Amino acid sequence: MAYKNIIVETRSRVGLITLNRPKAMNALNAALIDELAQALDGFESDAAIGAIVLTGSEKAFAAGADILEMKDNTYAENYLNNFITDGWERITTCRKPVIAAVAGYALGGGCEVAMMCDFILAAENAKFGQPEVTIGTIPGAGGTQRLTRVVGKSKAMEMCLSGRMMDAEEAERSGLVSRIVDVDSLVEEAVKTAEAIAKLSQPIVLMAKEAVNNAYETTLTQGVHFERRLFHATFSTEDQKEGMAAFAEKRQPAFKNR
Ligand code: DAK
Repeated sequence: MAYKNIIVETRSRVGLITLNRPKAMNALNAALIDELAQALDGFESDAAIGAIVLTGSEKAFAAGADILEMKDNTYAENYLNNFITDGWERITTCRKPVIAAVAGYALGGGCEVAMMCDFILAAENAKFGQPEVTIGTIPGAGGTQRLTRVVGKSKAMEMCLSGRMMDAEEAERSGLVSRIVDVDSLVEEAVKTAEAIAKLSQPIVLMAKEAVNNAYETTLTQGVHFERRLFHATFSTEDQKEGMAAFAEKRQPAFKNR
């Protein structure tokens, strides 16, 4: 498929998606979101891909939903057409790990998309924010919910009520990003991290992802119970036998995704 708003590449077992609307700070219009969903579908169904990296440019991961595209929408249109909902949800249903590599602005929908990924690597120039309130609306793709769960009520409130942006250091301190990387090596580092994950046993990685995500959806007791069931289940895989045998024999494991 020929993409117009994103660049889709593979690096070894890693799928790399680069948001590519440089003239609009990678603003997320309907066409881009549609392409993103298609690219994710492609990588999900490709057994050769073990992990996915989503990135933007050095200036902007994405400066939000496309304001020019949506500014004249009416309530009835948004409601009836379920405005830009389908594609946006696609990242959250991805079973393979998705890493966001964020440089520059990640604002509004851009911040929300980054938060939908499994973790965020940030360049030192990254800026995160939910500035919707400054243009007369509120976050619409989970910003008030995911940001609050990650950074807590006080910071989330300040950001959503005032539109104040967080720099990379504050984002790391608050747990929004896993670590800060030099802007020149951001994508390389994200791909290296994704490659390391893609070399592991895929079913086991997916179980780990499912277990962590469950922490956001359930009570502690139920979450630990779910984790325990999955932990026990890992012993039904050939990869668990291989992983532990390799450790005992002081060699590298050769996982077969079985
Ligand atoms: N939309 C459209 N164009 C944008 C844009 C955006 N969000 N952000 C930037 N651009 C365009 C600018 O219009 C400008 O275009 P030209 O004038 O050159 O044609 C170009 O990108 C460069 O921008 P600036 O000239 O403004 O560059 P600066 O360096 O001065 O400023 C900035 C960069 C990122 C601080 C600034 O552009 C800015 O404040 N942008 C808007 C940020 C923002 O308010 N974002 C929130 C948008 S609302 C939903 C899903 C998602 C959403 C809602 C619902 N559902 C699933 C239902 C999300 C909503 C939003 O994200």
